[in-house]
Amino acid sequence: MHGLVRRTSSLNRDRIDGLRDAAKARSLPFELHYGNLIDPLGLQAVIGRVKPSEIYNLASESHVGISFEEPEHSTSVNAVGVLRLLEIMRLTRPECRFYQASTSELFGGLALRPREASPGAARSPECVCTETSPFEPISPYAIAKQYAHAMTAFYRRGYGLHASNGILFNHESPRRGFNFVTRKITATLARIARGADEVLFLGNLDSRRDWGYAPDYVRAMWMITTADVADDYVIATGETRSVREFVERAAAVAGFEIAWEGAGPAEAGYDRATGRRLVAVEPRFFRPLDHSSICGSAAKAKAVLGWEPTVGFGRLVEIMMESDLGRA
Ligand code: G4F
Repeated sequence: MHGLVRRTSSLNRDRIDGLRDAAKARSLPFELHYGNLIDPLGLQAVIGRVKPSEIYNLASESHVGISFEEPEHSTSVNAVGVLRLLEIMRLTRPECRFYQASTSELFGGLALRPREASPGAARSPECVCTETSPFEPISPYAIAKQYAHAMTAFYRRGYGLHASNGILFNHESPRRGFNFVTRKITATLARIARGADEVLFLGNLDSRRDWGYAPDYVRAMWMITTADVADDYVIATGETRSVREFVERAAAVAGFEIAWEGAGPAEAGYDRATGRRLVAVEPRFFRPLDHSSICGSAAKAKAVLGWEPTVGFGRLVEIMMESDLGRA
């Protein structure tokens, strides 16, 4: 097993340290190489040295919100970076299989189209996305990812490479970065439960996501890449939950019951038992454009690959919250 890591001024590899131990336990080689998707010569050198049989491109400027602030960098890494990898593969290692981390963000704009709510329904119906749903990216991140998605499909069709796109909806775990909403919620509430004098500041509480468990989705990546025929697959749970629901569930695991008061930017969540303010809305966490209700249908992955998620929303929140309570 070989991994590509960016050079950073301080080491931040705690999330992959477990891989080294797992590889050692199975007597598998494990080696890290410096590299960067914006540096084609470096990529070529690593691929030439390692001679991989499968490449999983999970390298990305993956924060959608930050891509509004660094659109060119997002494009260089998330779009052109993928072209660099594919072209090196085509020229030097065409037998290698390629997995591209494509994303549900490609469908974002579909959620902004007006949809009719059924009579009596509290909100508009969800937009269920499949491999044939139209792409409507609404962030610099998603626009770059659309290019990468199309290039991956092009190298498959045009040059016969075994190159696949996994169109993954949100996938979370205790390894999630702290500036993504799920981990921000569980890590902050855990610190508060352990006595920290903090408030959890969030953006749009009513934003909805189709949240699954990352280990299930990594299994899907492997199933996609090792399938006989390369193809594109949606990987999702098929249901959405709001940021607000995530907060309520996580708070319950930490021993709080949230009572919401106020509206819009003045809304806050209080601990019902003590009246203490635990959650507040902070306008800077809103995005210029965001979507709020798309979910995915993984019917094709189920039918062709036999993939199914094993962990539902409630258990996912428990796993993350219990892990952060342990760390705090
Ligand atoms: O956790 P998020 O930042 O994830 P987002 O934007 O859905 O993207 C993640 O999943 C995609 C699909 O797999 C990936 F392509 C992408 O790379 C990334 O892994 O935000 C989720 C929702 C958004 O609607 C955001 O506006 O939560 C809302 N939100 C509300 N308050 C917040 C916050 N998001 C963040 N990051 N921080 C907040 O305080």
